[in-house]
Amino acid sequence: MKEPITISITGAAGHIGYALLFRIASGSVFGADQPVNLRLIEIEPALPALHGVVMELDDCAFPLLREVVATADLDEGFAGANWALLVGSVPRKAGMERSDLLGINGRIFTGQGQAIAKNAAKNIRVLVVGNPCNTNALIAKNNAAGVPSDRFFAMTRLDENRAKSQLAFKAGVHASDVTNLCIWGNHSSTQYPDFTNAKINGKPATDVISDHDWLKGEFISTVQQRGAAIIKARGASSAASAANAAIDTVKSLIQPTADGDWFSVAVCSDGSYGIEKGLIASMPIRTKSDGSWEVVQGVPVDDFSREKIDASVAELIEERDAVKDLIPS
Ligand code: NAX
Repeated sequence: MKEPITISITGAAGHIGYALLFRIASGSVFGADQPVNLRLIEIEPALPALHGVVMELDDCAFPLLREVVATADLDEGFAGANWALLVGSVPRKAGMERSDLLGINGRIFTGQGQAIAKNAAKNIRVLVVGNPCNTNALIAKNNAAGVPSDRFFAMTRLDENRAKSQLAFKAGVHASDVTNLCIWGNHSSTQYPDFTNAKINGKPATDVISDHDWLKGEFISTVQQRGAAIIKARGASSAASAANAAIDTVKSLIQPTADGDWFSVAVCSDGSYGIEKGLIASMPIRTKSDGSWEVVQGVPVDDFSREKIDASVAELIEERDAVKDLIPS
């Protein structure tokens, strides 16, 4: 049996946490032969609820689950972490703007970045789910002195999965027939789900779907507004689908990507595709057989795509400038 790995999860008593923990503990993320330790981090008032979740984990008697720690102490919570899934933050409620979230949540990620740098394992990888996730990841990265910037990710996989489903519905195929779908930019309503390079059963989506007005209009806006539509319908933000996307992201980052394909996750830009260096922006990524990742180069960006990508990157720059006090120079 392998040595256990340690996964730290913030916001573990929240809705996404509840949909995430049991799948990690069951082995469906890191593998059926990989024991896991869970370090569950919450704010003090949520600790009683978190203890209830821990009781439920106990009651599952998961064969792969080793130690479970529930804490509000960041040093204890990130001790020895190989993965940190930063889910905890205040979710967007109906009518709340992302700018409101920036101020409320940004501060959480300075302390978490510092605690990760101080306590986590050398091979730590950090996936930020809590919104505004790109800018929260930027804050965490810039406060985690000594942790390489290629270890920080922000989640745009839910957007990718949503976009794949929308294209599949339109084309009358299964979502798994859709590949090469990249979400560019920010996880927000400016994100650009790139249909121009998407493929359906290996053919360009633009050949399979002849209604290009739909692709340029309703498709993009449906994906961009899906989170808000779910809040309107459920009265709460996406939870199970978000947890599922976090799992998809981790799996994509630990398993080699299929030849010719890519997946979406926001990473620290190296300047590829004209995206300002240092921003945490979503782009096409593939995982190599040695476990490292790279930005897929040479993906065509036409004028339509360029304009959309630039608009989302401009928003990321605005967000970064709004939190510059939280980013040490
Ligand atoms: P919940 O309100 O159900 O849970 C959030 C949990 O975080 C709560 O239990 C709260 O006590 C905890 N928390 C708050 N501050 C904390 C801190 N400083 N340290 C540790 N824990 C803390 O929200 P939930 O539905 O689980 O959503 C969590 C986050 O995911 C929200 O920011 C939400 O906006 C974001 N989402 C991100 C998505 C993405 O694609 N990147 C999609 C889904 C979701 O909207």
